[in-house]
Amino acid sequence: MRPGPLTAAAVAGELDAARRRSLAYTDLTDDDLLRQHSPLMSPLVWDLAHVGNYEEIWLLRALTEARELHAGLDDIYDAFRHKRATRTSLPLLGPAEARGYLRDVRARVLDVLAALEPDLLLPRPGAEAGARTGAGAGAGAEPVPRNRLLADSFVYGMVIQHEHQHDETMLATLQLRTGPPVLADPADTDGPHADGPGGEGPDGATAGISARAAGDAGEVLVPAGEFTMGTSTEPWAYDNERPAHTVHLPAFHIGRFPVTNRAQMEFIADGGYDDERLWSADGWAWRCAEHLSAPLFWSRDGDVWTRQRFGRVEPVPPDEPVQHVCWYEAEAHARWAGRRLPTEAEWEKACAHDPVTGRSRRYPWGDTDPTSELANLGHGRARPTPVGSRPAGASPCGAEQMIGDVWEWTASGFTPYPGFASFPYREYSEVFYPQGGESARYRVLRGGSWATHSSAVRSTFRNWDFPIRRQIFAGFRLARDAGPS
Ligand code: AVJ
Ligand code: FE
Repeated sequence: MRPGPLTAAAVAGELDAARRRSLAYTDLTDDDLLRQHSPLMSPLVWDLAHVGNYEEIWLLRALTEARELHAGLDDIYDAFRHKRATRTSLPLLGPAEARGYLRDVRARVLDVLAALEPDLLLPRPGAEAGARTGAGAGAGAEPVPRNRLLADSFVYGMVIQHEHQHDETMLATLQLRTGPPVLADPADTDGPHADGPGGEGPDGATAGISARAAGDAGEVLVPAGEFTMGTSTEPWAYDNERPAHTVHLPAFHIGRFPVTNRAQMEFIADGGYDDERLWSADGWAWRCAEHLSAPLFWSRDGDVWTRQRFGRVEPVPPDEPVQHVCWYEAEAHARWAGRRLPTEAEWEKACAHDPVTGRSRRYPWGDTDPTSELANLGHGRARPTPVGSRPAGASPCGAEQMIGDVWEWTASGFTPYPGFASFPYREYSEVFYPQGGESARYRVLRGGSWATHSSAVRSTFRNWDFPIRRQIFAGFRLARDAGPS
């Protein structure tokens, strides 16, 4: 799907695709939906009703005169008000009630769409009136102008992305779940997930890059100079990606690929987890407290490393990008390799900057929509693909698999760009920035994973999490200064 003004039919189609995905991931027993599989995650039934509540808030109440459907839901499903670990103790809608609520909201949204006069969802005359609503919009929150919400179909893009983001969160919950598998492995079936662009990409057995090529030889140079970071024109960019601003960077090298499982096994074999000198003070304290010795979900079976993936145990594939490492592990690995993590600006420049035009691209390969040849996104398969399997998706500097496969930890904290303004609500980004002089609590991740829908990733997209988190589908890429030329 191309971000930007959509027809009502296209909005309905994309909403339906996201919903089919959410329903597929929650096609489980009531116990599986109500259970807290991990204190890190919500019960799945919370995510399910939360996406419906978000849709009610933004596509019904913000755009029309509709009143809330059920009193109390805004509070229960406000992610900012209730931490994940506490959500099972809320008076949640049960699984059947949640599905009914989603159907009710969706039916009303489709009625609103059907009633629209023009084919394109452009701002309409008379729609300037504000909507005093919004996720977490407390008393006193500024009304959000409807024309701004509707411009380029932004609010529809936001709700579509939001549901897909929660679908990825649900997958992380399902990966943490113990017991016999409940999720069909898309790579074991005939086709890709219905909503993904993926499917059988040019990967698997045909991965063309040897382990060695992915090591030292596998880095590319990004010459010194300015580039445009962030965006002021990307139609569905979140507020934290805005505004576009010029950044000058000295020359640097960055990995052509994300770091592989093979490299992580070498790090382990070389005693990387036991060498305090490789770790930051905070990282070492965390490593000791948690006895970190390998990525999450890895086990040792004699001489071979295995991993648990959605309830199945399999040998760790050496050529896949490593995932389920925290920022501290990534940092220690980089130090071991004589490298460092790229800053967020370096990552984005390597991903998007076209030195010929001087412009930044929506995706590494250009502005065309992702396909399975270009990127492993959208749960076309339930794992990253080997490095070297997406050469067509290379960026101008030659970096590959920047988009898809694994989220990539960067060295940077999550902070606002110069000129940042919250839109359309503070709780998407602003409340996660450092407050009142504190230092950043979250680290930025870039590029999306195999589980990320194409609508919810682009060169400018910013994700963030605590440096200790490992349940997300995150790996990393190495970088180093290029020195004076
Ligand atoms: C961007 C992944 C950190 O899950 O907290 C979902 C995305 N924001 N609903 C999160 C999000 C609101 C967000 N992350
Ligand atoms: Fe949310």
